[in-house]
Amino acid sequence: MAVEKKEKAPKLADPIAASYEVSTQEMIVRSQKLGIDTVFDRAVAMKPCNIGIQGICCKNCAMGPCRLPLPKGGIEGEDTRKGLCGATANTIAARNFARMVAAGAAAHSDHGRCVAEVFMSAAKKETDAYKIKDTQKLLAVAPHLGVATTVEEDGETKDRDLDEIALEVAEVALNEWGKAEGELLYLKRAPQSNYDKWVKEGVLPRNIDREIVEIMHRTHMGVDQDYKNLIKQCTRASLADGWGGSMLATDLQDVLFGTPTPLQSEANLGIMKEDHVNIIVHGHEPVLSEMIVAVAQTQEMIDYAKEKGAKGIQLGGICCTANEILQRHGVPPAGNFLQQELAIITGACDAMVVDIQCIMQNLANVAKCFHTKLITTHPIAKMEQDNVIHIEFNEHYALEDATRIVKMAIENFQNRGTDVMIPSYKATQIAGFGVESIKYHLGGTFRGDYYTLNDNIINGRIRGVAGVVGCNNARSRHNEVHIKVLKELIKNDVLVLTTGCDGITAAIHGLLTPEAAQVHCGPGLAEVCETVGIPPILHLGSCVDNSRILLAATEVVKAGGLGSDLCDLPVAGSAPEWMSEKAISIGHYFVSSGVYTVFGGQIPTSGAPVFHDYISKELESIYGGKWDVEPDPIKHAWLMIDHIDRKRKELGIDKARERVLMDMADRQALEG
Ligand code: SF4
Ligand code: MSK
Repeated sequence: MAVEKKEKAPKLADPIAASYEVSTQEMIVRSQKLGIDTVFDRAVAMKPCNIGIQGICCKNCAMGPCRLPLPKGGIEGEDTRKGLCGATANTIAARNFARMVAAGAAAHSDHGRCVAEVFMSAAKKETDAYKIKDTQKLLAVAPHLGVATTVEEDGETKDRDLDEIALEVAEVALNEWGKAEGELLYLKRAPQSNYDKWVKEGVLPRNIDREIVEIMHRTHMGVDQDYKNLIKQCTRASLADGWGGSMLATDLQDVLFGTPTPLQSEANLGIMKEDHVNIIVHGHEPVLSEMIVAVAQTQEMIDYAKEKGAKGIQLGGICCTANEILQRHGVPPAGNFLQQELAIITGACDAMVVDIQCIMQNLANVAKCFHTKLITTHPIAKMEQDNVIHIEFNEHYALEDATRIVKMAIENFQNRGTDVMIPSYKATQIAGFGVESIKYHLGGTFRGDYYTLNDNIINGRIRGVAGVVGCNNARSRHNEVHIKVLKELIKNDVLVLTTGCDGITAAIHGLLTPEAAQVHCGPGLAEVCETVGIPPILHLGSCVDNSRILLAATEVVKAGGLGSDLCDLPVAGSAPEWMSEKAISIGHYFVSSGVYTVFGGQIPTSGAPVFHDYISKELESIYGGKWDVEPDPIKHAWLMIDHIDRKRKELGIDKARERVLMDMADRQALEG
């Protein structure tokens, strides 16, 4: 008699264990009731590969994959592990690490290239959709690219024509990706001491593309077999990202779409509205989403939405496209990386428009269960599922493309089912900070500079500055590490600069308001935030906008009193829940720029202890920065605070801090 095989019920995530955030928990419950799997369930069902996590699996040729697990009890004596070709654990881990840097730098930089190409079209006036919006920023950026903003005529200095400047900026900028000679022009924006170190080490990136290509060459079977030499190339490629592709993306986006200034908005799934057409944009490149924002706000489209039975159009974002349109238009993010499927599971997402990076392919499977139109827009990022619509972005027809998409969403409103559930949670946030606005807020109109920030660091009200950035990772509880690290830092008077999904997370948990300072900060930071009316965590934008953090730190060096190199500053970096290869590139350019940088979870180096020690100890003696890893959020924050305190001591300002704290206590005693 045939025995019927019982289907095993799939393992499902425990919503409370999976996320620290209530609307996410609610939506996980809903997805499970509807029988739709999400990343949270898949993370429970599929365990990660232990050898891959340690970075010691090589599949760079067809004699492999060669796996070099650490012997039980660790390595005693000589490490004799090797692949078929003889590659050591250090070589394999370093090659894998380098390929992550290459992929991350490529992603940021190719984004930058696309923006530069649109910028060129705008400069040539080939498109009506894009125009130079921020001429001040154009004039500020031009000299860094060697483009003159004035001309000498008849013995007089005259302003150059703006169109001419824009065209030359576009040409020089685009050339940075592939020029045959020289070095990246923006490297000179770094403090002289950092630049000199890069010269001494021979790691100045020559052009952006070349450094990425060279990583792929060096990590091919049988090429570079010295982990120190491989890391050198990682430094070149990552600097080409942070001080190249990413910085150009930020600058050119600011010139085209406007430099962000602080504005109020909201965040979380609760920004979606049941009686509105909900359009969610997701990914990284703002070139099309800028047009969608413009089109969705036209009276014509609002009237059309009303005609179709909706009260209006609600735009929202996920990931860094969200951050881009948040910082320039106040469009609220509907969620961070791990919430992307959940936005569709509300049943109220009429269109999700995706561009590049961090887009889960399972969105297509989730969209199939609802009426949601899932629209890919980028020629390099399509999906195989047949329910996905591809409307390819073209800068020459950008407004037409955006109109088509917005209309499609509006027409889809009437196809919604009745089973809609939008969580009620959302929080207010102030976002849109940047190098320029920090200058203004902490320096004042007449003293628009970083002196005041430096003064507050020197007198100890602000203990130090942290750059906390990056993704969520389904291998750790959604948002928990971010929030605990952030709260511990601000509780101890560390001002935080944030970007990417960390920024969205901080907003969702209510940390991006000036009022949050009184609740969560130590007395010194609370006093500064209250005086100038800023949140204790300043949202600086998207992943490419980590370049804003580099430049803000450079301004601190320039303002004086805190050393001459980025590594002298009481500053630390963090990516508490990282998952993307881009995070490794960011981490490495932070480190190579002198910043002590702590990652949460794990980094794929633990299987090669000598290589791991090299990047987490020895690199400090070369660049002043180094890697560290700590999954526990409180220990993670304290590694950063201890580093900040060490730097304060080296600068001789540790005493100032003690005095300020006594002053505060005295004042509180007096007030009491
Ligand atoms: Fe194995 Fe060497 Fe081939 Fe890597 S390159 S898969 S270590 S033989
Ligand atoms: S989107 S790279 S999950 S931060 Fe920039 Fe978020 Fe990380 Fe993508």
